[in-house]
Amino acid sequence: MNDINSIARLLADFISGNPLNKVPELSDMVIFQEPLVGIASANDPLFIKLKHKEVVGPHHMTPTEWLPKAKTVISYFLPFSLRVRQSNHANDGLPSTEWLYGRIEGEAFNNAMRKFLTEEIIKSGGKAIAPLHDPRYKVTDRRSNWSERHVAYIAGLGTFNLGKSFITKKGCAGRFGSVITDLSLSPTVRPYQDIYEYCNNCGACIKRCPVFAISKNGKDHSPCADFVNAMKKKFEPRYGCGKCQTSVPCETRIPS
Ligand code: B12
Repeated sequence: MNDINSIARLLADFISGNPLNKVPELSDMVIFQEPLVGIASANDPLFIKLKHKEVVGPHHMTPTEWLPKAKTVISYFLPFSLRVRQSNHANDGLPSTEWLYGRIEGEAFNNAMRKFLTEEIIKSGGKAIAPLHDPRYKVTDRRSNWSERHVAYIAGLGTFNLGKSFITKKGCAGRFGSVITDLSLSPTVRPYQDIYEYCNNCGACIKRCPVFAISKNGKDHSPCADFVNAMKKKFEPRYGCGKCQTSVPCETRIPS
């Protein structure tokens, strides 16, 4: 486990045929495709920048605050399968059943992947933690102390868009995870300069949002959060929306 390719292979083997990546209630629907992997140096100065109030906030912890002697952060993106994505194309203002399972059962799979990667690193003699599994992890006023998308940005996986989704070369419809380790791995070179570089400002996500949370000036998280909470009441124990990440040019790729 000494370079990005060996990590990518390990995660690809983990997902391949994994029963947790299937939903028996939906005729064994596959949730995710193979992940994309990016590597950041734990000492990248951008981790300090995340503490600025206009970025995430002072409570956002650096890799070495999570794990003393941390050297590397491994970030990955799990793209949703065709079935999860296409089912959510309807313009009915409601998340599809498949998307709801992708949010809940999908995050359970993501948790299994975080745990697997952590354990494999420990088995190989390194130290590792997944911040989302650490008792110190918390979300305050919709701002977490470990933001998976900001970490993915530092690890070279992509940039934000107008609707504040995160676009990778496999698009934005999917979920992110990360693990911090004391193993030394070469960081991925970021092929971008600006935090919105992969967004072409087409505005398709503006029209997709059921509660008009997105405008040409950006996104207001409040109506989005209220809507996601309303979906929780309606579809308990599942919830979600994802309309801004489906049926848009950045669903599965960097838009031209
Ligand atoms: C709280 C939360 C929410 C809140 C707030 C959303 C948000 N975007 O922050 C609510 C309830 C609204 C929400 C909604 C949804 N969520 Co949510 N949510 C989170 C959570 C738990 C924390 C997010 C956080 O800390 N935000 C911090 C704030 C500061 O982020 P921000 O405002 O977008 O940041 C801006 C500034 O930082 C600015 N900026 C200014 N200066 C600088 C400088 C630098 C260097 C950088 C990098 C940025 C920057 O750029 C950013 C974009 O404008 C994460 C999981 C995690 N721990 O990461 C998931 C997460 C963001 N959610 C996710 C998803 C999928 C959703 C939903 C689609 C619901 C669903 N599952 O069906 C919707 C819509 C997502 C969207 N477009 O915003 C995914 C994102 C996938 C993606 N491709 O982007 C995540 C990462 C979960 C995961 N594990 O994959 N979510």
